[in-house]
Amino acid sequence: MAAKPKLHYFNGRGRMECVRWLLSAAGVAFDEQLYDSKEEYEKLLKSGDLMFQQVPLVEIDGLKLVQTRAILSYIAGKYNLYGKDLKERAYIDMYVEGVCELVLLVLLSFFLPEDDKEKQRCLIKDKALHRYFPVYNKALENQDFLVGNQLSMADVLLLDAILSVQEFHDDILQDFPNLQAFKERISEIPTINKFLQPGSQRKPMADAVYVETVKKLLY
Ligand SMILES: N[C@@H](CCC(=O)N[C@@H](CS)C(=O)NCC(=O)O)C(=O)O
Repeated sequence: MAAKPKLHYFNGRGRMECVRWLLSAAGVAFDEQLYDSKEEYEKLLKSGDLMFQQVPLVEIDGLKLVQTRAILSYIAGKYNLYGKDLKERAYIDMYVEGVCELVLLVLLSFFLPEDDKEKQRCLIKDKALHRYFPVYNKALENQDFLVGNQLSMADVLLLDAILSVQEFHDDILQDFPNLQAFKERISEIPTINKFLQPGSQRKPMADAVYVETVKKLLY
């Protein structure tokens, strides 16, 4: 039996959460090394495994993968979540870039000074309402999935983005009926539903302890 993928990151969502989502949606069990001590993190930095001295790092199939998008593409390709041809992949990539941009705004918000947090939350709302969600809502007008009538990484990561934005703005889907239906439908896929249950490897929203730990390790 092949070894489980091993994820190296901090004990929180950050840039690794999309990888956790994707593996879980594919039904792939994974191990995690979660760093919270400077000594352990220094050891990782010195190991030479981090090509650019950055996490996420994922060990899979004998590879040590870094760069979130490269990690996602590898997993999506391996588990048939990356469309059936180059054209579908191009669409999946575009949709994924969009959700990653939106989720990055959310991730960064936790690391801002208190005074800037509210401004960032307004920006997230504005971008979700006027830039990103209209695109996905339209794409889902007459189909259940974003691309090629089958589940892809774009669908999985869109659900992550919707749920992340809803943690700040509960009513954000009010004017996006297709996204509301999409959210309910995709959440019922058994592997995804399992990931959404308490006790899964899904991480909670960042709190002050997480933010301080990451700052201590990185700076
Ligand atoms: N382009 C990289 C960015 C990775 C990144 O910035 N990781 C942060 C932690 S979330 C990090 O390791 N920062 C340390 C540094 O850049 O020195 C990716 O998408 O994986």
